[in-house]
Amino acid sequence: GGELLAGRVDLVILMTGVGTRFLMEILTRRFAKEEILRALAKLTTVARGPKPVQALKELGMMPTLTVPEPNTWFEILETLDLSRKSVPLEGSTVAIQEYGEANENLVEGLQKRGAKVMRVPVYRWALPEDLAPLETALGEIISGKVQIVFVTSAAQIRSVLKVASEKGIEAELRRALGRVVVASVGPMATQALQAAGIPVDFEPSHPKMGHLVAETASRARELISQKQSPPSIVFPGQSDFPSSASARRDSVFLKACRREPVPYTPIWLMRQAGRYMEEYRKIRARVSFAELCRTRELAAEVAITACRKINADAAILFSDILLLVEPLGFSLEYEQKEGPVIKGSLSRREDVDRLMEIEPEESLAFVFEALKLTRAGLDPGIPLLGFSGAPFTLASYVIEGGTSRAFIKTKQFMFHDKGAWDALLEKITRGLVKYLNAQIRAGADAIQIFDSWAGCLAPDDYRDFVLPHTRRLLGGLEPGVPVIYFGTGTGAFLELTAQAGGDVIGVDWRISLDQAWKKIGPQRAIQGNLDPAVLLGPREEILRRARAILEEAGGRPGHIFNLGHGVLPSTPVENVKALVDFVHEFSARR
Ligand code: 1CP
Repeated sequence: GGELLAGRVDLVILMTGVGTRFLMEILTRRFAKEEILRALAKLTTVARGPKPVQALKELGMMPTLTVPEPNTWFEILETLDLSRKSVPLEGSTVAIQEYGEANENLVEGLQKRGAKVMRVPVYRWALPEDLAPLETALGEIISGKVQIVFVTSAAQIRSVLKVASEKGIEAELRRALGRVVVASVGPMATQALQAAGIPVDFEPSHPKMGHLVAETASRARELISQKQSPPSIVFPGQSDFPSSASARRDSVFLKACRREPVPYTPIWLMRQAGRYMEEYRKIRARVSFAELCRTRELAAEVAITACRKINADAAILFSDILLLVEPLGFSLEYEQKEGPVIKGSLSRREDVDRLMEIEPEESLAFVFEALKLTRAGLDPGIPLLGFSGAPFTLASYVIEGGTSRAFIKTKQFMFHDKGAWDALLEKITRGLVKYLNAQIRAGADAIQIFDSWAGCLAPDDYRDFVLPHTRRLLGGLEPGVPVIYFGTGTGAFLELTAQAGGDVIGVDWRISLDQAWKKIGPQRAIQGNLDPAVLLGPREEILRRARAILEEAGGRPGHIFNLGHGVLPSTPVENVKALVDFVHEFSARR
C-alpha cells in the first residue's frame, strides 16, 4: 500500500473483484480515500475482467485498460502489448493483486518485458479455517441430497478432494459425483476436474459465475435426467470407478482422437519423459536406460512425473521401440555415444527365416507390468498411450544395426530381395499385432505407432514396400482404441500413409498443418506439429508459433497438439510448461 501511495508503482493489475475491494479496504484503513484515488489516477490500472471494473466503479474510478475474455494471463499481456494507453513495461514497476494460485506465466511474461513485478497476495485459495460447512456439503452430496454441483475454480476441486481424502470419504465422494450433475465454470476448472477423473456435465457459454448459474438452471431438468438414465453400455470394472476406462472416455484427448468437439485443444509431447527433465536425469544417474525400462516402478514413475509436471493431457508408457528387437533374435545395447547398437546377422533370406517369432507375452512381460502400474498411479482422468515402432522403422534398425542417416543398407535389402523384405516385415508385424493388443488388454487407452524414418523413402517405394505391412498391423488391432500413426518427413506422401489406417495421423513440421490435413482428409484427426527446436526458445517465438498452428487447425475438432518429433534433451522444462499452458488457454478462447 505504502509503495502505491508513494508513487513507486507505475502499473497495477487487478485480478479479481473481491481482491480489489479487499485491497481498497486495507488501504482506507491507513490512508484517506482522496489520497488513494489521487495515487491510483496517476498510474495505469488494468482490470482483468468485469468484476474488478465494478469494484473500481464503486470507488468512482475507471480502469485505464480492461482485458477481454477469457481474461487469462495471455490476454493481459496481449492487452498491455497492444495498448498505447499503458506506460511502457520496460523499466516499470508492476503490482499484481494476486489471488488463489499465483500466475507464474503472467509474472514471467512481465519480467521478460523488462518490468519489475511486485506481488500483492490479497487472499489465497487456502483451505477454510472452519471445515465444518464444507464437510456438511460433501456429506449431502454423498447422501444423494444434492443434484447439481458447481465447480467455480480449479483450486476448489483440488481442495475438496484433499479434504475428502483426509476424511477417508474420497471414494464415496467420487462415486457420488458420478451421479450428480457437475457444472464447471470454464475450461481451467474443467481441466482440473477431468485430470482428477471427474466427468464434467456442463460448462456455460462464458466462464463466469452468473452464466454458470443461469445456464445450468435453465437446463437443469434435462441435465439431471441425462445423468440419471443408466448408461447403455456397462463397462467392466466400472464399479471401481475412477480407475476404470469410463473415467477417461470423455477426456479431451480421447474426444479429440474421435474428432468430437472439445473445450480446449489437448496436448502431449513425444518424449515428454526424457533427458530434458531433471527428475529423469536423476533416476538415470542411478540406473541404465535398459534397467529403467525393465523396472516397472521406475518406468511408471518417470512417465507419471513427466505428465504431471508439464500438465499434459495424455501420458505415454515409458519404454522404447527398440526393445522388440531382442525377442526377434538380436542383441541390443544403448551406448553413450553411438546410440543404440543392434547386433545379429541379417543379409539374406535365410537370416530372416532364422529370426524368431516374437511372443511378447513372455519376452516383453515387463512392458505390460510397467503399463499396468503406470495406469494405477496416473490421475484417473488422464489417458495412457501404449506404443510401438512401425514395421518399416523397426526393420531399418535391425538392418542398419542402429541409427542411420541415409538408410542405404535398408534400401539395398529392400530393392535386392523383395521376398526377403516382405518376410521380414511380416514377421515383425505379426509380433507387433500381439504386442500392441497385449498393451490394450493391459490398459492402454490409445496406441501410437512410430514410423520415425519412413520419410526417407520415395512415395512409390513407401506404397510398394511398406504400406501393405503397416495396413495389416493397423487392421489387426483391437477396435475401439484410437490409433495414432506418426511419421516424420512423410509430408510428401501423407495421402499414402493415411491409407494405412489410423484414427489420427501424426505429422512433423516440414509440412503445414492445414496442408497436411487436406492431404489426409477431414475424416481423420491430426496430431502435431511444432518443430521441437522451437522449444529451445525464445519464449515469445514459442507462443507465436504455437498460436499459428492453432490458427491453422482453426478450431476444427480432431486436433491434438504435439511436436513434430521428440523433445530435444537440451530443452528448458519451463518452455515446455509455457507451451502447454498456452495451448490450453489460447484454444479455450474459441
Ligand atoms: O536416457 C537415455 O539416454 C535414453 C534416451 C531414450 C528415451 C528417453 C531412448 C533411447 N528411448 C527413450 C524413451 C522412449 N523412446 C519413449 C517413451 C518416452 C516418452 O515418449 O515420453 C518412446 C515413445 C520412444 C520411442 C522411440 N525410441 C522412437 C520413436 C520416436 C522417435 O523419436 O522417433 C525411436 C526412433 C526410438 C529409438 C531410440 N531410443 C533411444 C535412442 C537413443 C534411440 C535412437 C534414436 C535414433 O535412431 O536417432
